[in-house]
Amino acid sequence: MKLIIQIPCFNEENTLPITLSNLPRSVKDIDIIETLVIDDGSSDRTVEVAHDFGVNHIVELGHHQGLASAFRVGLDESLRLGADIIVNTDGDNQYCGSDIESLIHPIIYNKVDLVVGSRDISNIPYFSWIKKKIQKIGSWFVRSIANSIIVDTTSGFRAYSRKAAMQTIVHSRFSYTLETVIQAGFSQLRVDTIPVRTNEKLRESRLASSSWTYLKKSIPTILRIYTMYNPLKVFFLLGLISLMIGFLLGIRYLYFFIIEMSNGHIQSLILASIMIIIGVQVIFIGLVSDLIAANRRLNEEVLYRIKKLELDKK
Ligand SMILES: Nc1nc2c(ncn2[C@@H]2O[C@H](COP(=O)(O)OP(=O)(O)O)[C@@H](O)[C@H]2O)c(=O)[nH]1
Ligand SMILES: [Mg+2]
Repeated sequence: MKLIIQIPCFNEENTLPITLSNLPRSVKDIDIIETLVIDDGSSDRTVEVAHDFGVNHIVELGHHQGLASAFRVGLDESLRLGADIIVNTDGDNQYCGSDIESLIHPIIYNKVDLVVGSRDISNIPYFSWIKKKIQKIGSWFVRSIANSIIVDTTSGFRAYSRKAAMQTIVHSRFSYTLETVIQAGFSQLRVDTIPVRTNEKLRESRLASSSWTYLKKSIPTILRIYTMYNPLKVFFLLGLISLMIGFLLGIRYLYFFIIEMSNGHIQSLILASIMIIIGVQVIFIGLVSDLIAANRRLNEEVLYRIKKLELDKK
């Protein structure tokens, strides 16, 4: 069995050596362990450092494309290199390399397809109070909408089986973590989550300058991906809100018309009609989106089969 540990990097010359030195050299039931660094147009010596420290494979994106793109390229490259299991970890040594063994254990024995390492968020000393709250509430929200069991939805420490990696599709550019958790929740993949340890902080987050920036960039991703997988629910709810407003305004008009024998309030009647028309149309858009989503599921299945044909070992 071949394990590839991939590390998406953006200017990690200082911390990459520490991350690499903490990776396991051998793991029970794994025959080959290789490392893959995806360099996202770093302006420092990340690539040279990766070479010097014996990284097996280096992919240079050439120009800065964002973490999600680097992650996606990493999965594709790992599949091409024949990985049976792919572990993703961060280049700032946030996660403990020695936890990789327990992370991949359920995949080796074909119990699950995706394992996400869950950090003990409450006890990470360098996470501010607000960051802990946002992480916890955000994870709870994502878990609820995607019907997922993954505790720490923003964790980048995860292991994919070959099958799970082939089925993972990343649309965003900013971060892949939430998107892939939502996607996994709507797929047939078997998912598990295990507690993992974290190391001391070596530098500030490169991904987002503050929790608010992270939130601002993540909310549209969550809404977009959820709508992609469950359009009928979203559009039906929006349509229903519009219909309800329309009906309430209509009832108000009828009240004045019948009870108070007043011919006024014609504006309410116009607005009620508009809201009802919009509501019905939005629900129809939901139905059409649902058909498109069904088509997209078929496309995903076709893509998976093509990847399998192209990449699977003979
Ligand atoms: N490819 C790529 N990787 C990034 C980018 N920003 C951060 N990373 C990598 O993603 C991982 C996590 O980044 P980090 O700044 O530690 O984020 P945080 O600790 O999760 O807030 C590290 O391996 C970084 O090198 C980026 O813009 N592009
Ligand atoms: Mg970090």
